[in-house]
Amino acid sequence: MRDDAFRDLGETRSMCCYCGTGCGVLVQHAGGRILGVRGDPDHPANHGRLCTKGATLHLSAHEGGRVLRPMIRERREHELSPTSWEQALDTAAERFADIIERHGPDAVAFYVSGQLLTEDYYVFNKLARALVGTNNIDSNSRLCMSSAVAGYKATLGADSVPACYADIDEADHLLIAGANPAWAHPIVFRRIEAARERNPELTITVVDPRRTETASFADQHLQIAPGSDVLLFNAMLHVMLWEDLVDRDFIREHTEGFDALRASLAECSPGNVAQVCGVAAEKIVRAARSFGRARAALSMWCQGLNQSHHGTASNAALIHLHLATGQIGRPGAGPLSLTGQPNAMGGRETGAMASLLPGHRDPADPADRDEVARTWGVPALPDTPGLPAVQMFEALREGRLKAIWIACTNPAHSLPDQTRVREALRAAEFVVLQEAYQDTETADFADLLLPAASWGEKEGTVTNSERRVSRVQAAVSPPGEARADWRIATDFARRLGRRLERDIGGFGFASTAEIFAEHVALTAGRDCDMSGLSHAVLERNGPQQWPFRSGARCGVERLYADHAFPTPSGRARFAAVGHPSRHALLPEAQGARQPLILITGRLRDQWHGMSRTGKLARLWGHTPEAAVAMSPVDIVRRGLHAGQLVRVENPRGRIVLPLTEDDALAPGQVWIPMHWGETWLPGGAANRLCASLTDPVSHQPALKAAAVSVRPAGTLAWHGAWVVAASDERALAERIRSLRPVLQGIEYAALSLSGHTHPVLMLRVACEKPLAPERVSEIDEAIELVAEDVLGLDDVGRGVSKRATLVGECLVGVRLLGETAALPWLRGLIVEGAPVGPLRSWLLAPLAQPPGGETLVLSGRTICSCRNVGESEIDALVAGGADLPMLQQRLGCGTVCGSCLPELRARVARGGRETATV
Ligand SMILES: Nc1nc2c(c(=O)[nH]1)N[C@H]1C(S)=C(S)[C@@H](COP(=O)(O)OP(=O)(O)OC[C@H]3O[C@@H](n4cnc5c(=O)[nH]c(N)nc54)[C@H](O)[C@@H]3O)O[C@H]1N2
Ligand SMILES: Nc1nc2c(c(=O)[nH]1)N[C@H]1C(S)=C(S)[C@@H](COP(=O)(O)OP(=O)(O)OC[C@H]3O[C@@H](n4cnc5c(=O)[nH]c(N)nc54)[C@H](O)[C@@H]3O)O[C@H]1N2
Ligand code: SF4
Ligand SMILES: [Mo]
Repeated sequence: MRDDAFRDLGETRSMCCYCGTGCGVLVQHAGGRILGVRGDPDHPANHGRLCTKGATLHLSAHEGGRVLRPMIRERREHELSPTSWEQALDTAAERFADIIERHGPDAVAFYVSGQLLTEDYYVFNKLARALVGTNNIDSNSRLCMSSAVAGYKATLGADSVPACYADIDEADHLLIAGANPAWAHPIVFRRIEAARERNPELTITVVDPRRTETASFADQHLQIAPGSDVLLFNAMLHVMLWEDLVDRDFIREHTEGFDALRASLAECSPGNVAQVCGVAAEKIVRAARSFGRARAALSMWCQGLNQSHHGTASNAALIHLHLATGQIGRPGAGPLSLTGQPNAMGGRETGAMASLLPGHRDPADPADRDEVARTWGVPALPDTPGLPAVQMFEALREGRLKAIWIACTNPAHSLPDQTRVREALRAAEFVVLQEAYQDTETADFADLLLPAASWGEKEGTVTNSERRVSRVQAAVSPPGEARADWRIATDFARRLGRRLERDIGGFGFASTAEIFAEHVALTAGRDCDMSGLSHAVLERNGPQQWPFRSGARCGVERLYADHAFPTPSGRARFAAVGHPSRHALLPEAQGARQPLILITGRLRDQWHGMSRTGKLARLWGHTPEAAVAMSPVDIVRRGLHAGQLVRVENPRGRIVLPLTEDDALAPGQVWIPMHWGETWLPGGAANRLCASLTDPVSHQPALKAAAVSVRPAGTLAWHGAWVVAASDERALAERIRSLRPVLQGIEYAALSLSGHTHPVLMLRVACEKPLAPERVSEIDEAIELVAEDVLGLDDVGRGVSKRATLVGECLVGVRLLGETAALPWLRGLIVEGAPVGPLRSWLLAPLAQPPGGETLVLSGRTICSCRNVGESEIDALVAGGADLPMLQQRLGCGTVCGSCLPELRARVARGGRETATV
């Protein structure tokens, strides 16, 4: 970057748009372009720190791959083509009005996102409920936090997270269940590391079927059988009762329902549940004692509990431990659910979900509906229950719903049972998608694609896991014709109002500050009261926790200090949610045909469908390729071997992936990260396999466990690969997009990136027979395999065809068909970008190693993505006796964001052996 680009460098205070930790950032920009990002030293959630994803936000802030203009599809078989905003919004209003007039308001639906800002959420909710008159508005938070909402309401009476991050420093016991904050909430994890550093008395128990980095850090890891958490927590409670570790005064004074629960605990002795839970009775006893004897016990959890068909019961059973021991409302004590998305909490506060209304109100309660209707100036709000996400797509598939408006989420990747979801999107009469990026899987189904402003370009507010509201500021203008989400929603609402002759007003907001003011007014007197907040207050005084009542000087750090709970009796409840029968722990039975449990979840450096992180080569280093992981025991038992292609299958679908070995998994389980959608795996991705069974109370789908089989994909005997250097990430987006149609129908096709500053794109395919020459040329063209100098080799008889393309002395691309042994080192050469020298004559040879050129082979996985340090460099030093400070000093790894610290520690502890945590 030339110096003059920094001349008028400005810094704008904003927020990281990834996880619910809610880290403050300072966006550095000049000349209308974002140039850098650093952690906001004044933000109380992160005190200046950022993880791998937050620290690379600026690198993804460019026009490459963005939707720049509204796009319309005239007919389903046509491509999307550009149109004007005027035309796009008129079309949308006309189609929605027509469907509403013909079929009623419940024939349309809005499917929004925990990544919208509070102001966006607010106007969508008002649009659906007040203007259209339907409760069919739901959010991807249904897949994420709805079991936590239901669990809190069932026990504490309201959906308010009682504890806060400061409690991490005050606790002397941490129970982390079904969460891997080392990867999914890294800055929360940095706080846990720091707390343990300061307080050696702090003990940590982790409950997870996999030995994650979080589990490796714990004092005790309960490697639980998937789905058996309720039994485990009940067994812990059983021990606490038996050993008199409960707080009888607290139970008597501040709770109700304990006797009924106690009666049901009889059968949950540690001995009784040990086998089902897969955890030795002594370990359960130890976990119960650690929690029950703690001066202050804090619990954290996330999708391992929430994404289950009994997620509400799992949440309640965990909160019961706090109620039975009085571990709530004191410093260091309480339940602290980790929120997934940056503003899932804002969605809950604005009530933009089928089962909620603004200010944590209830759409089933006539008084609650009346209060909101009065504020919105309409006679009444609809009383027909709205459809939660999974049911919404089912209704679309069955034709009960005709049109859907999707904003800031990618359901053709993230919902379970993708075959049906795609049928639903195809069956819809009209699909609107409001997106920042062009190439998401859902865009294939959009009749109208509306360009949304994204991170760094939009402003409003968000609320993080600890109820802290922060102001998000825009640093630059959106690219092309992209617009802020709230503005798109209000522009549409005004047009729709006119068409429906229901112009109710209320959508004339001139700014997000006005929207926020209306929103906070609706929270007055509620548990989430933030009537004392405004954009101006947040700008002046910084981020604030709610409740923050009108006239208050500050918010409330920790709830329920007075032990008064928002239930009719004022007592917290031991909820009668029961526990699932031993036979119903999982959403579906395993059997001879599908003997394995598929667990899905997150990687350290990727974000969901990867529309942003997937385009940054350096974020691929930690997990370079999509794969399905299995325990070494199962691999041997099944006669498989790491590296081979396997079919992962059940009656819902079949996908093909390479197999990797992972001793962090117990036998009987396989693991596929949720991130790679059909953009990266055009032959089919994990959510083809996940079941859409939902929890009866929270309606959250059981995304964490599906029954599958894994068998060799031996018939896919013909392999091919392309590797090309892309000049930059912008050029990449275009290639990835144009590849999608030409890869249709190939059973195994996988795209991935490598490189640190210069991205290198790789495509691998496997088929039963060699690809037809026309298909090969189409792929060559889409992937842009062109150069000044091309070396070629064709052996038609063996189905072998190879190309190596060079610019000057540097290899910039290869295509290897029918024979791919040299792929790793050729890819290494392209990533290095160095002159090929004497290797030129070997570029097309079937050699697994370059002659005399070992140094050119890539150094394995990247552990530290900030300093680009690979596992082989680290292990070499560790083998020579290096400890963590020495690694940091010699290689620089683990000195910037700290996301790799757990892995560095593990490698030092194991003397450099592969930790296989992927
Ligand atoms: N890097 C990264 N961070 C993210 C995200 C991301 O995409 N990438 N997404 C954000 C979002 S929206 C969310 S919701 C959070 C999710 O954050 P987490 O829930 O922490 O992440 P997951 O990997 O989905 O699941 C956590 C763990 O649940 C375990 N698990 C599976 N089944 C069970 C079970 O039956 N019982 C128990 N006790 N554990 C089980 C899995 O093995 C896994 O290790 O992450 C947020 N942060
Ligand atoms: N198998 C399996 N499936 C899962 C999960 C799992 O653990 N396992 N986890 C589930 C969970 S917890 C979650 S939260 C979901 C997440 O699933 P999704 O919501 O589908 O995930 P994202 O890829 O984050 O989608 C957000 C989209 O918004 C776009 N976008 C970014 N910024 C903006 C903006 O400002 N405005 C607009 N309009 N668009 C923008 C992005 O390009 C992206 O495509 O996945 C769920 N699905
Ligand atoms: S922990 Fe990482 S992803 Fe989450 S908000 Fe902070 S910087 Fe962003
Ligand atoms: Mo989530």
